[in-house]
Amino acid sequence: GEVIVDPLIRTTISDDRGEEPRYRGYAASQLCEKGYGIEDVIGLLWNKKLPTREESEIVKRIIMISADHGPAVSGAYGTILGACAGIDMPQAVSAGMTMIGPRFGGAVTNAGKYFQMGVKDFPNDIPGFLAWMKKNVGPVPGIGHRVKSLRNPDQRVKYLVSYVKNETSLRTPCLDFALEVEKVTSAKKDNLILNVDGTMGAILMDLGFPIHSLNGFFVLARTIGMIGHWIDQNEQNSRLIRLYDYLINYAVEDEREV
Ligand code: Q5B
Repeated sequence: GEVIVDPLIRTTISDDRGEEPRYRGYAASQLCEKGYGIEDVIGLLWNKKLPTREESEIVKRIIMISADHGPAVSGAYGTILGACAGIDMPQAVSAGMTMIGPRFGGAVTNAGKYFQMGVKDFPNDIPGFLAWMKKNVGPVPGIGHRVKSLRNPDQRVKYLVSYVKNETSLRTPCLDFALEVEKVTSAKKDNLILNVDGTMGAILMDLGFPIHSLNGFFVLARTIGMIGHWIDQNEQNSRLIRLYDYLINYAVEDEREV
């Protein structure tokens, strides 16, 4: 007779039982035909709904602006080290990807989470928010940058904030809160600015993306850059990287006998 088994997994985003994949019911080819873009596919698969045109334009800019940041940052450098060691693209890209964490690129989710908490629990009380963060969390995710500062502003952040606020009708309570936090932190130390992770996190919360999806935007975007760095190194036949002694502070014991 018929054997009935419990399903092993449950999915709510896509369906591959028909002639082509459907994202939340929409055929991928039809989305292409009708002029939708990758940002709309992200909306369907990560937020289970088609964004409005205005929302899509914001998502597109977030991805474009964070796709790469040159070879010096942890992610690109990790991928370049891997490429120069001769490893294949997926492994070299995942070497760079491994760097994405609380200090580098992976602060988007927590920035969104805590700025949203600030809007709810500390309205008009930035000092109270900062005191709570210091006691319970540590450095505020989304605030601070190694090289950018009030004197050397991050143009990506300036552009995104200005685009969202001046060229869209998005309500921006999280972004507004984040900008108020920046006023206080950057007055204390001028590199404690709202950084790209924090800006993305705040805007994505205002767009209504699920908290757990937020780091995904940096991961997705920066994969584009990391793949670029792997291709670039391979096309140049780059040699194995080995650190010169002068780049290392050997804080070790003098040679001695046992
Ligand atoms: N302090 C980003 O720190 C960095 C503080 C703070 C209160 C804060 C730091 C941080 C939160 C995590 C975050 C994303 C590690 C950064 C990105 C993408 C990127 C990268 C690129 C790209 C930099 C020195 C003093 C200490 C700290 C205090 C620092 N941050 N206080 N809230 N948030 N931020 N990450 O300069 O009294 O001296 O002990 O963890 O949002 O990753 O372009 O490079 O596109 O690739 O190394 O933009 O800000 O300084 O950590 O030694 O701190 O400042 O407590 O105080 P630094 P630290 P004190 S965007």
